[in-house]
Amino acid sequence: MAKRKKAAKAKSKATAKKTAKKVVKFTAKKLAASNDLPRPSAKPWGQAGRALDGVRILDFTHVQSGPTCTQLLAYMGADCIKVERPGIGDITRGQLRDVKGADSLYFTMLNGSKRSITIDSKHAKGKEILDRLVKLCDVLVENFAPGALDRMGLTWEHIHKLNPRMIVASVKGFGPGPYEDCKVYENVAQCAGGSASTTGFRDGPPLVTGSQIGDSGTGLHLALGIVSALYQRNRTGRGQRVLCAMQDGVLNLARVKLRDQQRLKHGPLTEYSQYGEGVPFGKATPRAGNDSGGGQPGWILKCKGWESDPDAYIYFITQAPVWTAICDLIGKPEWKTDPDYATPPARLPRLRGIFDAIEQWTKTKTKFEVMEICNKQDIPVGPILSMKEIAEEPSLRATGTVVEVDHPTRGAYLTVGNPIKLSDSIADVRRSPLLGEHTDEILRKVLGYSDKEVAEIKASGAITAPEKPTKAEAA
Ligand code: CAO
Repeated sequence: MAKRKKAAKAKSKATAKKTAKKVVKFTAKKLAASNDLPRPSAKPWGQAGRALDGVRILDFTHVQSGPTCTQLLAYMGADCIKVERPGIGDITRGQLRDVKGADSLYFTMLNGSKRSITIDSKHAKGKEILDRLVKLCDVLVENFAPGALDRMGLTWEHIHKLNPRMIVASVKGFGPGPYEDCKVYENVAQCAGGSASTTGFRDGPPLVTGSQIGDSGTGLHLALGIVSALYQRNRTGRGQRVLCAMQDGVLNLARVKLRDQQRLKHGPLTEYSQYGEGVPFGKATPRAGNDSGGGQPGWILKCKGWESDPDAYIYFITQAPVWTAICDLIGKPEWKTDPDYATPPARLPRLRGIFDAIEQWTKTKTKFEVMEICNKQDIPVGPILSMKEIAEEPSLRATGTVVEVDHPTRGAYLTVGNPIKLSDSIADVRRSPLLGEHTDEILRKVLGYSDKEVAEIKASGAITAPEKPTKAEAA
Protein backbone atom coordinates (compact mmCIF):
# COMPACT_ATOMS: atom_id res chain seq x y z
CA MET A 1 0.00 0.00 0.00
CA ALA A 2 2.78 2.40 1.06
CA LYS A 3 4.74 1.42 -2.06
CA ARG A 4 1.78 2.25 -4.34
CA LYS A 5 1.29 5.62 -2.62
CA LYS A 6 4.95 6.44 -3.09
CA ALA A 7 4.80 5.51 -6.81
CA ALA A 8 1.69 7.63 -7.35
CA LYS A 9 3.31 10.59 -5.61
CA ALA A 10 6.43 10.27 -7.77
CA LYS A 11 4.27 10.09 -10.94
CA SER A 12 2.30 13.19 -10.04
CA LYS A 13 5.52 15.05 -9.23
CA ALA A 14 6.96 14.12 -12.65
CA THR A 15 3.76 15.23 -14.43
CA ALA A 16 3.79 18.54 -12.55
CA LYS A 17 7.41 19.10 -13.56
CA LYS A 18 6.59 18.32 -17.21
CA THR A 19 3.64 20.71 -17.20
CA ALA A 20 5.72 23.45 -15.60
CA LYS A 21 8.38 22.95 -18.26
CA LYS A 22 5.71 23.14 -20.98
CA VAL A 23 4.32 26.35 -19.51
CA VAL A 24 7.76 27.91 -19.31
CA LYS A 25 8.52 26.81 -22.86
CA PHE A 26 5.20 28.09 -24.16
CA THR A 27 5.55 31.44 -22.42
CA ALA A 28 9.12 31.94 -23.56
CA LYS A 29 8.15 30.98 -27.13
CA LYS A 30 5.19 33.32 -27.10
CA LEU A 31 7.26 36.12 -25.66
CA ALA A 32 9.96 35.58 -28.22
CA ALA A 33 7.40 35.67 -31.02
CA SER A 34 5.55 38.69 -29.73
CA ASN A 35 8.49 40.88 -28.79
CA ASP A 36 11.07 39.53 -31.16
CA LEU A 37 13.37 39.05 -28.22
CA PRO A 38 15.99 36.36 -28.21
CA ARG A 39 15.74 33.79 -25.45
CA PRO A 40 18.03 34.40 -22.51
CA SER A 41 21.26 32.49 -22.94
CA ALA A 42 21.40 29.20 -21.08
CA LYS A 43 25.19 29.48 -20.82
CA PRO A 44 26.64 30.16 -17.36
CA TRP A 45 27.36 33.81 -16.51
CA GLY A 46 30.62 34.95 -17.99
CA GLN A 47 30.70 32.14 -20.54
CA ALA A 48 28.38 33.58 -23.18
CA GLY A 49 31.08 35.38 -25.12
CA ARG A 50 31.78 39.07 -24.69
CA ALA A 51 29.61 42.13 -25.04
CA LEU A 52 31.07 43.35 -28.36
CA ASP A 53 31.75 39.96 -29.96
CA GLY A 54 31.16 40.32 -33.70
CA VAL A 55 32.01 44.03 -33.85
CA ARG A 56 35.02 44.69 -36.07
CA ILE A 57 36.96 47.89 -35.68
CA LEU A 58 39.24 49.52 -38.23
CA ASP A 59 41.55 51.19 -35.76
CA PHE A 60 43.43 54.12 -37.23
CA THR A 61 44.30 55.56 -33.83
CA HIS A 62 47.68 56.65 -32.52
CA VAL A 63 49.29 58.22 -29.44
CA GLN A 64 46.85 58.08 -26.49
CA SER A 65 43.33 59.42 -26.92
CA GLY A 66 42.20 57.12 -29.75
CA PRO A 67 44.05 54.01 -28.54
CA THR A 68 42.42 54.21 -25.07
CA CYS A 69 39.04 54.11 -26.75
CA THR A 70 39.76 51.14 -29.00
CA GLN A 71 41.57 49.23 -26.23
CA LEU A 72 38.42 49.45 -24.11
CA LEU A 73 36.29 48.24 -27.02
CA ALA A 74 38.77 45.38 -27.55
CA TYR A 75 38.50 44.45 -23.85
CA MET A 76 34.73 44.36 -24.39
CA GLY A 77 35.25 41.81 -27.16
CA ALA A 78 35.51 43.82 -30.39
CA ASP A 79 38.01 42.62 -32.99
CA CYS A 80 40.27 45.61 -33.17
CA ILE A 81 42.46 45.82 -36.28
CA LYS A 82 45.07 48.50 -35.78
CA VAL A 83 46.37 49.94 -39.04
CA GLU A 84 49.92 51.22 -38.79
CA ARG A 85 52.39 52.79 -41.13
CA PRO A 86 54.87 50.17 -42.46
CA GLY A 87 58.23 50.25 -40.70
CA ILE A 88 57.16 53.00 -38.28
CA GLY A 89 53.85 52.18 -36.70
CA ASP A 90 52.25 54.17 -33.94
CA ILE A 91 54.84 56.74 -32.92
CA THR A 92 54.50 55.75 -29.26
CA ARG A 93 56.08 52.34 -29.94
CA GLY A 94 59.41 54.12 -29.76
CA GLN A 95 58.59 56.90 -27.29
CA LEU A 96 59.76 56.83 -23.63
CA ARG A 97 61.45 53.49 -24.32
CA ASP A 98 62.61 51.66 -21.20
CA VAL A 99 63.76 48.40 -22.84
CA LYS A 100 66.10 48.76 -25.80
CA GLY A 101 64.55 47.60 -29.06
CA ALA A 102 61.19 46.69 -27.48
CA ASP A 103 57.85 48.48 -27.77
CA SER A 104 57.54 51.09 -25.04
CA LEU A 105 55.13 50.85 -22.12
CA TYR A 106 53.50 53.96 -23.57
CA PHE A 107 52.43 51.81 -26.52
CA THR A 108 51.91 48.45 -24.85
CA MET A 109 49.61 49.80 -22.14
CA LEU A 110 47.31 51.45 -24.68
CA ASN A 111 47.08 48.78 -27.34
CA GLY A 112 46.35 45.52 -25.57
CA SER A 113 43.98 42.93 -27.05
CA LYS A 114 44.34 44.39 -30.58
CA ARG A 115 45.72 43.03 -33.86
CA SER A 116 48.21 45.01 -35.96
CA ILE A 117 48.37 45.27 -39.74
CA THR A 118 50.77 47.52 -41.60
CA ILE A 119 49.36 49.36 -44.59
CA ASP A 120 50.69 52.42 -46.38
CA SER A 121 47.46 54.35 -46.70
CA LYS A 122 48.91 56.57 -49.40
CA HIS A 123 49.97 53.67 -51.64
CA ALA A 124 47.51 52.70 -54.42
CA LYS A 125 47.47 49.05 -53.38
CA GLY A 126 47.24 50.14 -49.73
CA LYS A 127 44.13 52.16 -50.55
CA GLU A 128 42.63 49.11 -52.23
CA ILE A 129 43.22 47.01 -49.08
CA LEU A 130 41.75 49.76 -46.90
CA ASP A 131 38.62 49.94 -49.05
CA ARG A 132 38.20 46.22 -48.56
CA LEU A 133 38.59 46.65 -44.80
CA VAL A 134 36.05 49.48 -44.79
CA LYS A 135 33.50 47.14 -46.36
CA LEU A 136 34.10 44.49 -43.71
CA CYS A 137 34.34 46.60 -40.55
CA ASP A 138 31.65 48.16 -38.38
CA VAL A 139 33.53 51.13 -37.00
CA LEU A 140 36.47 53.23 -38.14
CA VAL A 141 38.17 55.06 -35.27
CA GLU A 142 40.78 57.74 -35.85
CA ASN A 143 42.47 60.62 -34.09
CA PHE A 144 44.64 62.11 -36.80
CA ALA A 145 45.20 65.83 -37.11
CA PRO A 146 42.23 67.55 -38.79
CA GLY A 147 42.04 66.73 -42.50
CA ALA A 148 44.52 63.81 -42.43
CA LEU A 149 41.89 61.11 -42.98
CA ASP A 150 40.43 63.03 -45.93
CA ARG A 151 43.92 63.41 -47.40
CA MET A 152 44.19 59.61 -47.34
CA GLY A 153 41.05 59.54 -49.50
CA LEU A 154 38.95 58.19 -46.64
CA THR A 155 36.33 60.94 -46.68
CA TRP A 156 32.98 60.33 -44.99
CA GLU A 157 31.31 60.28 -48.43
CA HIS A 158 33.74 57.64 -49.72
CA ILE A 159 33.38 55.45 -46.61
CA HIS A 160 29.61 55.81 -46.43
CA LYS A 161 29.29 54.86 -50.10
CA LEU A 162 31.42 51.75 -49.62
CA ASN A 163 29.71 50.75 -46.39
CA PRO A 164 26.57 52.63 -45.35
CA ARG A 165 26.62 50.80 -41.99
CA MET A 166 30.08 52.08 -41.09
CA ILE A 167 30.41 54.30 -38.02
CA VAL A 168 33.26 56.81 -38.32
CA ALA A 169 34.46 57.97 -34.93
CA SER A 170 37.02 60.74 -34.44
CA VAL A 171 38.86 62.52 -31.68
CA LYS A 172 39.90 66.06 -32.50
CA GLY A 173 41.37 68.73 -30.27
CA PHE A 174 38.56 71.22 -30.81
CA GLY A 175 35.08 71.08 -32.26
CA PRO A 176 34.01 73.26 -35.21
CA GLY A 177 35.04 76.88 -34.62
CA PRO A 178 38.11 79.08 -34.56
CA TYR A 179 40.49 76.35 -33.37
CA GLU A 180 39.18 73.38 -35.35
CA ASP A 181 42.38 72.99 -37.39
CA CYS A 182 44.73 72.92 -34.42
CA LYS A 183 46.76 69.90 -33.35
CA VAL A 184 46.20 69.12 -29.71
CA TYR A 185 47.93 67.10 -27.01
CA GLU A 186 46.78 66.20 -23.50
CA ASN A 187 47.87 69.30 -21.62
CA VAL A 188 46.64 71.64 -24.33
CA ALA A 189 43.19 70.12 -23.84
CA GLN A 190 43.42 70.35 -20.05
CA CYS A 191 44.14 74.06 -20.43
CA ALA A 192 41.55 74.78 -23.13
CA GLY A 193 38.87 72.72 -21.38
CA GLY A 194 38.94 74.80 -18.18
CA SER A 195 40.67 72.25 -15.98
CA ALA A 196 44.07 73.94 -15.58
CA SER A 197 42.67 77.34 -14.58
CA THR A 198 40.79 75.70 -11.72
CA THR A 199 43.56 73.34 -10.58
CA GLY A 200 46.39 74.25 -8.22
CA PHE A 201 46.71 76.67 -5.34
CA ARG A 202 45.33 80.20 -5.40
CA ASP A 203 48.74 81.78 -5.03
CA GLY A 204 50.39 79.58 -7.66
CA PRO A 205 50.12 79.15 -11.46
CA PRO A 206 47.49 76.99 -13.18
CA LEU A 207 48.29 73.28 -12.98
CA VAL A 208 47.70 70.26 -15.18
CA THR A 209 46.66 67.03 -13.51
CA GLY A 210 48.37 63.65 -13.77
CA SER A 211 45.12 61.97 -14.81
CA GLN A 212 44.95 62.03 -18.59
CA ILE A 213 41.55 63.60 -18.75
CA GLY A 214 42.23 65.10 -22.19
CA ASP A 215 43.39 61.92 -23.87
CA SER A 216 42.01 58.96 -21.94
CA GLY A 217 38.99 61.01 -20.85
CA THR A 218 38.10 61.81 -24.45
CA GLY A 219 38.77 58.21 -25.46
CA LEU A 220 36.15 57.15 -22.92
CA HIS A 221 33.65 59.64 -24.28
CA LEU A 222 34.31 58.35 -27.80
CA ALA A 223 33.78 54.74 -26.72
CA LEU A 224 30.34 55.67 -25.38
CA GLY A 225 29.57 57.48 -28.64
CA ILE A 226 30.55 54.41 -30.66
CA VAL A 227 28.52 51.97 -28.59
CA SER A 228 25.51 54.32 -28.81
CA ALA A 229 25.90 54.60 -32.60
CA LEU A 230 26.13 50.80 -32.85
CA TYR A 231 22.91 50.55 -30.85
CA GLN A 232 21.14 53.10 -33.03
CA ARG A 233 22.36 51.26 -36.13
CA ASN A 234 20.31 48.27 -34.99
CA ARG A 235 17.23 50.40 -35.68
CA THR A 236 18.32 52.54 -38.61
CA GLY A 237 20.65 50.16 -40.41
CA ARG A 238 23.02 53.02 -41.15
CA GLY A 239 26.23 54.31 -39.66
CA GLN A 240 26.97 57.86 -38.56
CA ARG A 241 29.86 60.09 -37.61
CA VAL A 242 30.86 60.38 -33.96
CA LEU A 243 33.03 63.33 -32.97
CA CYS A 244 34.58 63.97 -29.56
CA ALA A 245 36.59 67.14 -29.15
CA MET A 246 39.15 66.99 -26.36
CA GLN A 247 38.19 70.46 -25.17
CA ASP A 248 34.58 69.30 -24.80
CA GLY A 249 35.61 66.09 -23.03
CA VAL A 250 37.69 68.00 -20.47
CA LEU A 251 34.92 70.54 -19.91
CA ASN A 252 32.44 67.73 -19.36
CA LEU A 253 34.72 66.38 -16.62
CA ALA A 254 35.26 69.86 -15.17
CA ARG A 255 31.58 70.83 -15.25
CA VAL A 256 31.43 71.53 -11.49
CA LYS A 257 33.77 74.45 -12.09
CA LEU A 258 31.40 75.92 -14.68
CA ARG A 259 28.69 75.45 -12.05
CA ASP A 260 30.80 77.50 -9.62
CA GLN A 261 31.37 80.18 -12.27
CA GLN A 262 27.63 80.78 -12.37
CA ARG A 263 27.27 80.64 -8.58
CA LEU A 264 29.81 83.47 -8.30
CA LYS A 265 27.17 85.91 -9.58
CA HIS A 266 25.20 85.31 -6.41
CA GLY A 267 27.96 85.62 -3.84
CA PRO A 268 31.15 83.98 -2.60
CA LEU A 269 31.74 80.25 -2.85
CA THR A 270 31.46 79.47 0.83
CA GLU A 271 32.90 75.93 0.67
CA TYR A 272 36.20 77.24 -0.82
CA SER A 273 38.76 77.84 1.96
CA GLN A 274 39.45 81.26 0.44
CA TYR A 275 36.04 82.28 1.85
CA GLY A 276 37.06 81.35 5.40
CA GLU A 277 40.37 83.14 4.93
CA GLY A 278 38.55 86.34 3.98
CA VAL A 279 40.13 86.53 0.51
CA PRO A 280 37.72 88.16 -1.96
CA PHE A 281 36.68 86.24 -5.07
CA GLY A 282 37.53 87.54 -8.55
CA LYS A 283 35.49 87.26 -11.73
CA ALA A 284 36.27 83.62 -12.56
CA THR A 285 36.18 80.32 -10.67
CA PRO A 286 39.44 80.32 -8.69
CA ARG A 287 41.90 77.52 -8.04
CA ALA A 288 40.80 75.73 -4.91
CA GLY A 289 43.89 73.78 -3.82
CA ASN A 290 42.71 70.59 -2.20
CA ASP A 291 39.27 71.86 -1.25
CA SER A 292 36.58 69.29 -1.75
CA GLY A 293 34.59 69.88 -4.93
CA GLY A 294 31.21 69.26 -3.33
CA GLY A 295 29.38 70.54 -0.30
CA GLN A 296 31.35 68.33 2.10
CA PRO A 297 34.54 70.17 3.09
CA GLY A 298 37.74 68.16 2.78
CA TRP A 299 41.53 68.64 2.66
CA ILE A 300 44.75 66.64 2.34
CA LEU A 301 46.39 66.11 5.72
CA LYS A 302 49.80 64.88 6.84
CA CYS A 303 50.10 61.43 8.35
CA LYS A 304 52.84 59.70 10.33
CA GLY A 305 56.04 59.60 8.29
CA TRP A 306 55.24 62.64 6.12
CA GLU A 307 58.70 64.10 6.77
CA SER A 308 60.39 61.42 4.65
CA ASP A 309 57.55 59.84 2.62
CA PRO A 310 56.08 62.21 0.00
CA ASP A 311 52.87 60.16 -0.06
CA ALA A 312 52.21 59.90 3.70
CA TYR A 313 49.00 61.92 3.42
CA ILE A 314 45.28 61.32 3.60
CA TYR A 315 42.26 63.07 2.16
CA PHE A 316 39.89 63.80 5.03
CA ILE A 317 36.24 64.77 4.54
CA THR A 318 34.35 66.41 7.39
CA GLN A 319 31.01 65.01 6.30
CA ALA A 320 28.24 66.60 8.38
CA PRO A 321 26.52 63.40 9.63
CA VAL A 322 29.79 62.14 11.20
CA TRP A 323 30.90 65.46 12.69
CA THR A 324 30.38 64.33 16.29
CA ALA A 325 32.44 61.16 15.66
CA ILE A 326 35.24 63.33 14.24
CA CYS A 327 35.17 65.60 17.30
CA ASP A 328 35.53 62.62 19.64
CA LEU A 329 38.28 61.07 17.51
CA ILE A 330 40.48 64.17 17.48
CA GLY A 331 39.90 64.99 21.14
CA LYS A 332 37.65 68.01 20.62
CA PRO A 333 34.35 66.82 22.14
CA GLU A 334 33.47 70.43 23.02
CA TRP A 335 33.09 71.23 19.28
CA LYS A 336 30.00 69.02 19.18
CA THR A 337 27.95 71.66 21.02
CA ASP A 338 29.99 74.84 20.51
CA PRO A 339 27.80 77.08 18.27
CA ASP A 340 30.94 78.07 16.31
CA TYR A 341 31.48 74.45 15.26
CA ALA A 342 28.24 72.52 15.75
CA THR A 343 26.66 73.23 12.34
CA PRO A 344 28.08 73.06 8.80
CA PRO A 345 27.48 76.78 8.04
CA ALA A 346 29.18 77.77 11.32
CA ARG A 347 32.20 75.65 10.41
CA LEU A 348 32.69 77.09 6.91
CA PRO A 349 34.68 80.20 7.95
CA ARG A 350 36.77 78.08 10.35
CA LEU A 351 37.80 75.23 8.04
CA ARG A 352 41.52 75.94 8.13
CA GLY A 353 41.60 75.73 11.96
CA ILE A 354 39.45 72.61 11.89
CA PHE A 355 41.74 70.83 9.45
CA ASP A 356 44.80 71.92 11.45
CA ALA A 357 43.28 70.26 14.52
CA ILE A 358 42.41 67.09 12.60
CA GLU A 359 45.95 67.01 11.21
CA GLN A 360 47.40 67.04 14.73
CA TRP A 361 45.61 63.71 15.13
CA THR A 362 46.34 62.23 11.64
CA LYS A 363 50.06 63.00 12.10
CA THR A 364 50.12 60.46 14.92
CA LYS A 365 48.88 57.64 12.66
CA THR A 366 49.92 56.14 9.32
CA LYS A 367 47.53 56.79 6.43
CA PHE A 368 46.39 53.17 6.59
CA GLU A 369 45.71 53.43 10.34
CA VAL A 370 43.64 56.57 9.74
CA MET A 371 41.76 54.71 7.00
CA GLU A 372 41.07 51.78 9.34
CA ILE A 373 39.92 53.89 12.28
CA CYS A 374 37.82 56.35 10.29
CA ASN A 375 36.08 53.84 8.06
CA LYS A 376 34.88 51.94 11.11
CA GLN A 377 33.00 55.13 12.00
CA ASP A 378 31.84 55.89 8.44
CA ILE A 379 34.12 58.91 8.14
CA PRO A 380 35.11 59.22 4.45
CA VAL A 381 38.89 59.37 4.04
CA GLY A 382 41.26 58.37 1.24
CA PRO A 383 44.92 57.46 1.54
CA ILE A 384 47.22 59.12 -0.99
CA LEU A 385 48.40 55.96 -2.75
CA SER A 386 51.64 56.07 -4.69
CA MET A 387 51.86 54.28 -8.04
CA LYS A 388 54.20 51.79 -6.31
CA GLU A 389 51.48 50.98 -3.78
CA ILE A 390 48.88 50.68 -6.53
CA ALA A 391 51.11 48.38 -8.59
CA GLU A 392 51.53 46.13 -5.56
CA GLU A 393 47.95 46.23 -4.28
CA PRO A 394 46.60 42.63 -4.23
CA SER A 395 42.92 43.61 -4.44
CA LEU A 396 43.49 45.46 -7.74
CA ARG A 397 45.18 42.37 -9.14
CA ALA A 398 42.34 40.17 -7.89
CA THR A 399 39.70 42.23 -9.72
CA GLY A 400 41.69 42.42 -12.96
CA THR A 401 42.06 46.19 -12.74
CA VAL A 402 45.83 45.77 -12.72
CA VAL A 403 46.95 42.90 -14.94
CA GLU A 404 50.34 41.40 -15.71
CA VAL A 405 50.74 40.26 -19.31
CA ASP A 406 53.69 38.65 -21.04
CA HIS A 407 55.36 40.12 -24.10
CA PRO A 408 57.75 38.39 -26.51
CA THR A 409 60.32 41.19 -26.72
CA ARG A 410 59.98 43.12 -23.48
CA GLY A 411 58.89 40.41 -21.03
CA ALA A 412 56.11 40.73 -18.48
CA TYR A 413 54.61 44.16 -17.88
CA LEU A 414 51.74 45.61 -15.88
CA THR A 415 48.78 47.18 -17.56
CA VAL A 416 45.41 48.55 -16.52
CA GLY A 417 42.73 46.02 -17.35
CA ASN A 418 39.10 46.85 -17.93
CA PRO A 419 37.91 49.28 -15.25
CA ILE A 420 34.33 48.59 -16.36
CA LYS A 421 33.18 45.23 -15.02
CA LEU A 422 30.40 43.40 -16.85
CA SER A 423 29.11 40.28 -15.11
CA ASP A 424 28.41 38.38 -18.35
CA SER A 425 31.30 39.71 -20.43
CA ILE A 426 34.63 38.99 -18.84
CA ALA A 427 37.48 41.09 -20.25
CA ASP A 428 40.25 39.20 -21.94
CA VAL A 429 43.32 41.38 -21.52
CA ARG A 430 46.01 40.36 -23.98
CA ARG A 431 49.40 41.87 -24.76
CA SER A 432 49.78 44.53 -27.43
CA PRO A 433 50.66 43.31 -30.92
CA LEU A 434 54.08 43.67 -32.50
CA LEU A 435 54.19 45.99 -35.50
CA GLY A 436 52.40 44.22 -38.35
CA GLU A 437 52.17 40.96 -36.39
CA HIS A 438 48.81 40.10 -37.92
CA THR A 439 49.24 41.51 -41.42
CA ASP A 440 49.33 38.12 -43.12
CA GLU A 441 46.52 36.69 -41.00
CA ILE A 442 44.22 39.68 -41.69
CA LEU A 443 44.96 39.74 -45.43
CA ARG A 444 44.07 36.08 -45.75
CA LYS A 445 41.48 35.34 -43.09
CA VAL A 446 39.58 38.64 -42.87
CA LEU A 447 40.04 40.01 -46.38
CA GLY A 448 40.17 36.68 -48.21
CA TYR A 449 43.24 37.37 -50.37
CA SER A 450 44.72 34.30 -52.05
CA ASP A 451 48.40 33.24 -51.79
CA LYS A 452 49.06 34.82 -55.18
CA GLU A 453 47.38 38.10 -54.21
CA VAL A 454 49.23 38.24 -50.88
CA ALA A 455 52.50 37.76 -52.75
CA GLU A 456 51.57 40.61 -55.11
CA ILE A 457 50.65 42.87 -52.20
CA LYS A 458 53.95 42.14 -50.50
CA ALA A 459 55.87 42.90 -53.68
CA SER A 460 53.96 46.15 -54.21
CA GLY A 461 55.44 47.84 -51.13
CA ALA A 462 51.99 48.64 -49.71
CA ILE A 463 52.53 46.74 -46.49
CA THR A 464 56.27 46.84 -46.04
CA ALA A 465 58.60 49.68 -45.25
CA PRO A 466 60.58 50.94 -48.22
CA GLU A 467 63.99 49.24 -48.35
CA LYS A 468 66.78 51.46 -47.08
CA PRO A 469 69.05 52.30 -50.04
CA THR A 470 72.42 50.56 -50.02
CA LYS A 471 75.50 52.74 -49.60
CA ALA A 472 76.23 52.40 -53.29
CA GLU A 473 72.68 53.42 -54.27
CA ALA A 474 72.73 56.32 -51.86
CA ALA A 475 76.00 57.58 -53.30
N1 CAO B 1 50.23 55.22 -44.02
C1 CAO B 1 50.64 56.38 -44.54
N2 CAO B 1 50.54 57.56 -43.91
C2 CAO B 1 50.03 57.52 -42.66
C3 CAO B 1 49.59 56.33 -42.05
C4 CAO B 1 49.72 55.15 -42.80
N3 CAO B 1 49.31 53.98 -42.30
N4 CAO B 1 49.14 56.62 -40.81
C5 CAO B 1 49.29 57.95 -40.66
N5 CAO B 1 49.82 58.50 -41.76
C6 CAO B 1 50.11 59.89 -42.03
C7 CAO B 1 48.85 60.71 -42.09
O1 CAO B 1 48.22 60.56 -43.31
C8 CAO B 1 49.40 62.11 -41.84
O2 CAO B 1 49.95 62.60 -43.05
P1 CAO B 1 49.52 64.01 -43.74
O3 CAO B 1 49.60 65.05 -42.67
O4 CAO B 1 50.56 64.16 -44.80
O5 CAO B 1 48.17 63.87 -44.25
C9 CAO B 1 50.58 61.82 -40.92
O6 CAO B 1 50.82 60.43 -40.96
C10 CAO B 1 50.42 62.07 -39.43
O7 CAO B 1 49.24 62.53 -39.06
P2 CAO B 1 49.08 63.52 -37.83
O8 CAO B 1 49.15 64.92 -38.34
O9 CAO B 1 47.82 63.13 -37.15
O10 CAO B 1 50.31 63.23 -36.82
P3 CAO B 1 51.21 64.25 -36.00
O11 CAO B 1 52.19 63.41 -35.30
O12 CAO B 1 51.74 65.36 -36.81
O13 CAO B 1 50.19 64.89 -34.94
C11 CAO B 1 48.58 64.85 -33.13
C12 CAO B 1 49.82 64.20 -33.79
C13 CAO B 1 48.18 63.95 -31.98
C14 CAO B 1 48.93 66.23 -32.62
C15 CAO B 1 47.45 64.94 -34.14
O14 CAO B 1 47.25 63.68 -34.70
C16 CAO B 1 46.15 65.46 -33.57
O15 CAO B 1 45.99 66.66 -33.31
N6 CAO B 1 45.18 64.56 -33.40
C17 CAO B 1 43.85 64.90 -32.91
C18 CAO B 1 43.87 65.20 -31.44
C19 CAO B 1 44.41 64.05 -30.63
O16 CAO B 1 43.99 62.92 -30.72
N7 CAO B 1 45.33 64.38 -29.76
C20 CAO B 1 45.75 63.40 -28.75
C21 CAO B 1 47.13 63.06 -28.89
S1 CAO B 1 47.65 62.12 -27.51
O17 CAO B 1 48.24 63.23 -26.47
